[in-house]
Amino acid sequence: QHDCQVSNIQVMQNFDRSRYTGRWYAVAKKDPVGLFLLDNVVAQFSVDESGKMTATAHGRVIILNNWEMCANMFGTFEDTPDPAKFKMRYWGAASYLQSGNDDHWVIDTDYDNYAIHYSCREVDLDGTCLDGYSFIFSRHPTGLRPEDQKIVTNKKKEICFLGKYRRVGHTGFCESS
Ligand code: DAO
Repeated sequence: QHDCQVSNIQVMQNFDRSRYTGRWYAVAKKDPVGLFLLDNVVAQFSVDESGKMTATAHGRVIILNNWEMCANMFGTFEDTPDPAKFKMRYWGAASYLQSGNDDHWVIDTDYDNYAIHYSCREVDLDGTCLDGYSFIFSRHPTGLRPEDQKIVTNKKKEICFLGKYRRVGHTGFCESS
C-alpha cells in the first residue's frame, strides 16, 4: 500500500490555505541532509491580497560550526496544479542564513490542531525520497493532542518517515526576537 514512491504520496484533499494561516509550532521534525532549523521552530502562514501564500518562520540554528542564534526566515509559495503542493522559495533575514527552493506539501491538517508537512529535496533513481524533511506542526506549543497522535503516526508511515523524527523543543530561545 505504501510503496514510498514520492509521486504516489497522498496530500491534503481540498487544501484551504486561508484556514491554514496563523501560527504553527513545530513539535517534531525529520531532518534533511545538512539540517538547519534545530528547535524553537515557529512558522506563521499568511495569504496576501492576491491570494498568494507567504510565511515567516524562526528557529534556533547553529552557524559557522559554533555560533548559536535565532534565524528569522521568509518564504514565498508558488502554486501548482495540486492545491496542497507548493514550491517554496525561502531565505533568511541575514545573508549567511540558508536559502533555497524546496517542495512544500501539506500532507494532512485539521487546521485547528495539527498539520503534517513534507518536502523531498532529492528523489532517488527508484522513485523513493533520498533526501527530505518534514515538520509536524501543532497549534499548541505544548504539543499534539492525544487524539491527533495516531493520525499523525499513520501519516508518518504513509510518507515513509516513521521512526525518523525527533522532538522539537520550545524553550523560549527565539521569543525575544
Ligand atoms: O531545517 O533543515 C532544515 C530545512 C528547512 C529549511 C526551510 C526553512 C525556511 C522556512 C521558511 C518558512 C516556511 C515554513
